[in-house]
Amino acid sequence: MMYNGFNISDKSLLFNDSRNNSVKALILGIGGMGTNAVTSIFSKGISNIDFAIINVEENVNSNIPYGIKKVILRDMHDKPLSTEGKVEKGMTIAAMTQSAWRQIVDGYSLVIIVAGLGGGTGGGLGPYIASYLKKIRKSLVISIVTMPFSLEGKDKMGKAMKSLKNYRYSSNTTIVLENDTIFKMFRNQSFQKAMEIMNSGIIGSIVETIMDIVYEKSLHMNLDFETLKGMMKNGGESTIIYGEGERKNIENVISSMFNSRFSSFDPSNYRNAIINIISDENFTVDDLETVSRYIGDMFGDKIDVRISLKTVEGYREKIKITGLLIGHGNEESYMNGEKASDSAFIDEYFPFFF
Ligand SMILES: Nc1nc2c(ncn2[C@@H]2O[C@H](COP(=O)(O)OP(=O)(O)OP(=O)(O)O)[C@@H](O)[C@H]2O)c(=O)[nH]1
Ligand SMILES: [Mg+2]
Repeated sequence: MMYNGFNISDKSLLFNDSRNNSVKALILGIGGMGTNAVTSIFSKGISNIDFAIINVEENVNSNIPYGIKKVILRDMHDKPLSTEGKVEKGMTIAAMTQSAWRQIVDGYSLVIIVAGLGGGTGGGLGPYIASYLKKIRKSLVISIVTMPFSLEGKDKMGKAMKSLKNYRYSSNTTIVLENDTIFKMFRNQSFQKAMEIMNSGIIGSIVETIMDIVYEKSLHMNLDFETLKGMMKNGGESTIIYGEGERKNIENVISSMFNSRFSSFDPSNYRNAIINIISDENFTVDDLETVSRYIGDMFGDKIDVRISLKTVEGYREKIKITGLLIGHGNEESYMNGEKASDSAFIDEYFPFFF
């Protein structure tokens, strides 16, 4: 079956065991949400990536495990700093404390930033650090951000939009997840459990997918760090779709994946899709063909789809499919069709650099 250049019997579809060890990767949580997410992903365990957090308050970070590098920023008199929830204050703090945070973010070719938008740390310091990494260090910067719950109010949402504009401008791509989807998708779970699923389950799966590509741990076609860089070159918004279930019910898993909206936009409005399948060792070529066919039907031919497969022993007839949808190019994106490269007010803060 030919499908976007993807041929089931293609010889290029061999297990690729050449580890790409030249890519040094960091997952960096900024602010309260970023700290929560990175801490729970760390406890779940992902290999080949370093973990770090940057925050301003010290009280909330008392339980950070030793394996996570942490920087709690303080002022020049060693007093605690606060953003007072303001995006601008966060950017000013980022500019003033460069020498402290640069120590832990320098030297990585790939940095995955995780932050919640709506506050001053993740929303203010975050894009500043992203900008530094992308512009000055030439790292590939993938930001994963959450939009506030609607019930947090219009003010938070306004701040979040401001921060999103800066993130889009400063990152190679920004993966946007709406916290409201926690309520929609995990209605029957406790709030605590739902947040945990979002933090380590969903965000953890995105990080795992990216790392599988970068380290070529999966069976896939023409997909490596350079390809990923190419896909993310033009910035813009990205999102994910996600489904999980029994391998014998692949069709249901795929339809739940297409119903699993973490953003408000139609999956087929993105430029590229990377579909990462994780299943057990009994996953057949037939299964792979079924997945490709359903996914092809759902997307149509507007979108460049790449499929990668990882088989995990003991996954017990289960299948998990994560789709990373990259580069929203439609008028109806969060920024009403503004290009990611359109200037953002973060540039006003850059005279502070060096
Ligand atoms: N999914 C998820 N969202 C969170 C979590 N904690 C906070 N949020 C969201 O992230 C937004 C920003 O909150 P924080 O991360 O605490 O803010 P901050 O970046 O530390 O910024 P300031 O404290 O204002 O300096 C909130 O408005 C929530 O919508 C979390 O653990 N998981
Ligand atoms: Mg905070």
